[in-house]
Amino acid sequence: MVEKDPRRNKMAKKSKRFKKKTKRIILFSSIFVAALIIIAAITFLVLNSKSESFVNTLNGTLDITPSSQSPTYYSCEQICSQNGFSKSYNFFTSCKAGETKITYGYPGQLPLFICCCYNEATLPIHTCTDTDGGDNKDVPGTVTYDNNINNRYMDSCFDATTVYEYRCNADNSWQGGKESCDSGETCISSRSGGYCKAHVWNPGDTVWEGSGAASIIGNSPQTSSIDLSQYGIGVDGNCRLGIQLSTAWQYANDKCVGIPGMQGVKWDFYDSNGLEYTRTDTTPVSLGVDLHPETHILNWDGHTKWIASMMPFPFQYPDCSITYEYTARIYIYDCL
Ligand SMILES: [Ca+2]
Ligand SMILES: [Ca+2]
Repeated sequence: MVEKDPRRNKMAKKSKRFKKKTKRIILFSSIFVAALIIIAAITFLVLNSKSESFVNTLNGTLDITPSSQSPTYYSCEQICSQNGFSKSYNFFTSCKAGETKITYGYPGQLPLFICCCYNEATLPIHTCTDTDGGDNKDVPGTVTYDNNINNRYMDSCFDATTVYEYRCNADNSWQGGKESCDSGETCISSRSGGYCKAHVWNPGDTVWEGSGAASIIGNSPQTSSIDLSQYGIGVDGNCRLGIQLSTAWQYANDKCVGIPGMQGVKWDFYDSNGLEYTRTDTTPVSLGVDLHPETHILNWDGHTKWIASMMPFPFQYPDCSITYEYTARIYIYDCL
């Protein structure tokens, strides 16, 4: 029988304890290192997700790297200014032409700011040119806006004595409006546009011509008035006027015939001085008259309209209807 060596036995026990202790240290160290790695990874991810997250999604010129996890800018003024724009406002529905839209915020989240940024100097500059030099009703002209043939506006005649004149404004916008020609002038239409010009009249020229036809029951006069100033007739010219009147009328039903005294019609013509010509037809008749300076001094004072009038005479009999028609021509009788 071999006795066990007590020394060897003691050493073996010691070695066993050492191994156990080492294993425990390695285990705790591993756990500690793993924990450190996990914490570092989480920290890295968190920091990384915040840094460089301020992006400009539309402009492409914004390059902001915040130094902290908080936003660097707190207004569109700051955001635009940082990107070289002197003017800014908060985006509402759209930015205007020539402006830059900048969206500021974290990806995947609602933007912190949406801004419209611009510089006054970079806004579109408009141009306006006017061939007649501005507000000039005596010269035909054309306004061109932004040098665009689709934005051309030519002066035109609004009526016989009114020109529609275009001009540029000081801020290079344009406008147009009606302007009356001076007394004795008419608006002339030309290929270059409408303009006012003193009219040269010759004997025989028609100043105004009109006609009408109607059916009436009633005692009210049927009148038409003529403002000669609308046709460029001044008061200080060297020509004299005449007027040719042609009239015709007829009974429109059988209620007018056979009445004692018969249904008649009265024709009146007023110049600026008042009643100048009157005639009563007791029976239907077609008649033309020529009123001219040899027989009538026709007056035009520059504003009191000439009036031609027709009315039943002596009055309208019950239910008697009348049809009538007329033509009138005002013309230049002679010139000195
Ligand atoms: Ca003009
Ligand atoms: Ca003009």
